Amino acid sequence: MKKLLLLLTICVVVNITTAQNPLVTHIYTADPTARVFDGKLYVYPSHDIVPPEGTKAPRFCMPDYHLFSLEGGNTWKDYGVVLDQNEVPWGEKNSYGMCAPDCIKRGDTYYYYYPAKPLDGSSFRRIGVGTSKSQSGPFKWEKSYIKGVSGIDPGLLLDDNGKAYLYFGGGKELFVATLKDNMKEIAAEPIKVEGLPAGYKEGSFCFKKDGKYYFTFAHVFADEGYSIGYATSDNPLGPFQYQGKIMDNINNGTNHHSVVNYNGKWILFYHFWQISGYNKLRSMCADYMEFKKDGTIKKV
Ligand code: FUB
Repeated sequence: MKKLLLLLTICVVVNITTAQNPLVTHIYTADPTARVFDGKLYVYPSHDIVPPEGTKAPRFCMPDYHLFSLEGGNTWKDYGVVLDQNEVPWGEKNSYGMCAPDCIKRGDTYYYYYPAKPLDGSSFRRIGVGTSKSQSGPFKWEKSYIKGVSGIDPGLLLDDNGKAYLYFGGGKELFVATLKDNMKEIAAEPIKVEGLPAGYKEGSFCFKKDGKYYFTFAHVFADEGYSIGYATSDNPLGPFQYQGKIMDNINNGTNHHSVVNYNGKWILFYHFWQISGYNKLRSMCADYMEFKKDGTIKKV
């Protein structure tokens, strides 16, 4: 009897802690950037699809962006498509390369940043921006990409003093640029994010806690594969000091993530492929994340 009770307890605990993941099941969602606007939790992910027949899709097949909000604590509302690849004013049509986006609010305006393949062939990916008075759009898309910025995975940080920073890139190095007040141009040439370990990196996401800047990133170890690492600094432009991993490799293909404080709790958003069984058709997930007393992060 005791054994049966123990087994039942374990089953209940497992159910509770996994009930929310993946967050949505009606479409595949990856690279979730979570943001809290006016107390409400929103997620801006990319969207994986099965390549349409006859399509020469890149590694991942990503045609557009949806966005989601948490309703009533347990339901995710899908607002539909906020941007389709063929609406990118400067983008190559049907390129299926809409990698990880981000959205931040400054003043009364929401700025949505996204990478896409440029029509002018000037780079693998450029980063564009759109503005709206609502977190769910419709967004007015800028006619050209942000000049001087080339790469994937825009991650934005709005500092307490009103200065905004754009982190981006995928490769051996990641970059950061201060934005002008208009949020659509860089104020100075991007610089390398210094202090990061060697190896392939992408998925820049920087947040501030207790006056410290936490720069988090997807990091590939030669012997392990994708993990999530982080580094800290007293300056948003670095140099940073590498602190270790937030998440070990969990065999999720890539490990694009974001970190948000919602209702006083820290949450790590990431993706896995538990529905499809295939790491190019991913589903966004979330788990609570905790800090130790010394400000370092406990592994999730
Ligand atoms: O989703 C496409 C790419 O895979 C993202 O841009 C990377 O961060 C990785 O998750």
